[in-house]
This record gives sequence, structure tokens and C-alpha cells, in this order.
Amino acid sequence: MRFIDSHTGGEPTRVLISGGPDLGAGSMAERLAILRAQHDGWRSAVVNEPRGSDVLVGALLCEPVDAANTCGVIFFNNVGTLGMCGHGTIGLIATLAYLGRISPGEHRIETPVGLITATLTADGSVSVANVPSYRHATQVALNVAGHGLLHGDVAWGGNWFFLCADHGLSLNLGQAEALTDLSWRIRQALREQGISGAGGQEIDHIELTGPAQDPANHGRNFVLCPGKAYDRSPCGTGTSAKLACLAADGKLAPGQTWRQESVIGSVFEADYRPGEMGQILPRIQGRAFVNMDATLVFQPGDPFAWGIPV
Ligand code: PYC
Repeated sequence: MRFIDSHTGGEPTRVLISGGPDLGAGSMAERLAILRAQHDGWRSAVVNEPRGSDVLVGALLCEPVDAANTCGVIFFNNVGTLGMCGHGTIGLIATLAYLGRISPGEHRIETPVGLITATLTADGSVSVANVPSYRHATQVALNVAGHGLLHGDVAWGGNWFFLCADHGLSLNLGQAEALTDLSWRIRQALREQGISGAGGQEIDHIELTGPAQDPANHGRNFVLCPGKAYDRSPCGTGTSAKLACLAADGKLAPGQTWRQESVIGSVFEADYRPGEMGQILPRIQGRAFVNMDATLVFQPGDPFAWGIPV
């Protein structure tokens, strides 16, 4: 099984380009369901220790349902699958360019949560037209154990996010432990207090927001992913959710640029077009760099060949 690693603003993506499990020929949502039900050990083998780490996002490259599209993809992490992944899409496009499979221009990609378009430019940067995004709930009050009352918006950007500004912490790498601890408590409080996304879907990404540190940018975030690792990039789906909230508050006009900093200072440039029924159509731009081209090996007798479960 050949894989190619890249990072997008510091956040790693491992694209499996051959030899993955047989998931049939259904939609990406149907294939994701098969991956979850029948091949969870394979997911763990690819991204978990000892081959991977909690931070790594896997991307299984798939044949598209519609041959007119460039490819399909299913994203996964240390604890399960993801509906969509912005930094991972940028990593996927950089990987396909590295392989010489695509040229600069527009590429339609099938994901479990819908069709997206990624545009590769000649300088290597990638712009992702993400799925329609929206704010689902505004300034929800939440009692967090060991912290007290805070508030946040619930928004969809391809994954479900709770976006909180009144957390009282500074968004610095030196605070990563405290930021992780608070975000994890927020996630537990959301579950305990029955706060969810549309249709009762779990909010599994926590986004702490704050002012940018570089005056060239507009905001900074710390995003805690479902498996308790924080996103080194500004999080493409999290930035989409942020744009949806800014748009709903009338704080960002269509076409206006928003430069989103991550907790390590990497940046995505973003904007949106109006969508249907109050939703927005976000666009996220960033750059990925390929840093490994290798093969998975499963040696007989390796007790951790299928990963150390998280
Ligand atoms: O960039 O959308 C993203 C993402 C989701 C989880 C990690 N990164």
C-alpha cells in the first residue's frame, strides 16, 4: 500500500493511493459506512501509532462515482472517519500534483458530505470551494466543569463545530495543554447538556477563537479534533464554520477576505459567496508540501501491525 504524506500549514495528511480495502462502487457516504463497519482496523493501521500519530489525518483516494470528477476521497483520523477535511483536501491536491496526475486548474472531488471543487494554481497553492456552511445555533450557554459558564455558536462547515470566544485563554502554543483541556471539557459538556448539531449529530470539533497576532490576519483559532489532537492548520472546515458565523452576524460581506491564523501561526485565506436558504459557500486557500513517499509494511507476527487503539 503506497502512501504519500504532506502537511498543510503544519497539519499532516497521509494519502493512500493504492491498495486500500474494497469499499464497493457506491457514493462516498456509502463507502465511508463500509469503511467504518468493516475495516476499522485498516484505518487504525494507517494513522495510529506506531506508524502514525494522533495528529495525522488519513485520506483514502477513491475512484469517483462520476467519471467526470477527478476522484473521491474518504478522510479519517485516530478515532474514526471525517465528513470532510479542508487541510486534507489541500494535501490531497498537492499529492496528486506531486504524482503528476493533475495539472493546475479546477478539480471536482466527491466526499461523503458532498461534491467540492479544488483549484490548483501554478504556484502550488490550492483553493477549496467547500460544502455549503451555516450557523445552526447562536451563543448557546454552556456550563463547563472546572471552568464555569461560557458561550458559543454551533456551526456546520463540513464537520460540526462549537465556536467559543469567551474562553479566557490566550491562543498560544505554550498554552496547548490548557487549551486542549478546556476544549475537551467543552466537548463533554455539550454531550452531557444535550447540545448537538442538526438532527442530533454530535459536535465533535471545538474551536476557540480570538484576535489575530499578525496584523495582516483577521482572527486566530485553536481547533480540537475528535481524537483530542489539535489542528496545527487553521482547519478548513473550522474556518468555513467561522465564516458562516461572521456572515450571519453581518461582520463579513460576500467576497471580503478573512485571513485565519492557526495556533501555530499558519494561515488560510478565505471568503464566501451567498448560498441558498441563508447558507454560505466558503472558499479556503492554503498550500501543502509533500514530505514522504512510502509503503505500508505488515510483517507477520507484528502485534501492533493494526495500530495501537486510541
Ligand atoms: O482542515 O477541515 C480541516 C480539518 C478537520 C480536521 C482536521 N483538519
